[in-house]
Amino acid sequence: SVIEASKRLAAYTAVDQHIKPEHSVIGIGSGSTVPYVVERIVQQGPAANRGRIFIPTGFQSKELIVSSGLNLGDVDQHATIDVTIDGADEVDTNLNCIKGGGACHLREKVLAEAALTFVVVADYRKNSEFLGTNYDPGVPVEVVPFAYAKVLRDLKALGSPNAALRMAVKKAGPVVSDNGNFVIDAPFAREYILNPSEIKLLTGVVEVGLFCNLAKAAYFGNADGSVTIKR
Ligand code: DER
Repeated sequence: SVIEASKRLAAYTAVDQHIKPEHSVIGIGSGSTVPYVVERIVQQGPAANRGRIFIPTGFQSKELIVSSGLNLGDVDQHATIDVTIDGADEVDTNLNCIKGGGACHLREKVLAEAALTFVVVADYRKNSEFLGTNYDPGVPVEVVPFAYAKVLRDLKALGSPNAALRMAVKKAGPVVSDNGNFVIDAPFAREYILNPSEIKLLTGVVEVGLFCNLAKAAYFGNADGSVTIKR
């Protein structure tokens, strides 16, 4: 499909630009775009990847690394990572991202902050001027289950009356993250959305799916086969 082709284009371009022979510790994000990142890294060949280790951002990311035959690394051994490449749900003109559509944003943000270079790859649907323009569900907020009702109340009071617990599709009950927590999706008005600190300070909140001042570059594949790069 056009969207899959644009994901592949973004991923290939970013890998070609940012994964250099000297890079040995690489963070791999989560979602449906990062498989193309791994596909391109594998194409660099066994010699290039023999001395490298790859750090996952969750169960899906770990499975992707292992099934691709790449060396799986442990985040405990690498407080600093050369490059982390990940997807996003929306990216604004200042490279601020909404992330967490896949409920993986806690470990994603850890590896984004651990990386010397953090790069985002996405299809054209994620390329916005402001956050909240095209990604409607709102800001993903990972919460400890014990606190979810209290945090839901707090988020509504903060300006997100439609905040809601993310319910699973193929499982009865809520989505449970790789960390055993729940996720609340909290849509905010545009002018508010870039002030994550108030959300982060709510007792029971584990992590907020707003990645501000983290990405060095964002690559978007376009339907016409071109690539848009935000730096
Ligand atoms: O949860 C996340 O932040 C993931 O990176 C994800 O939302 C990216 O989505 P994708 O499937 O469009 O790559």
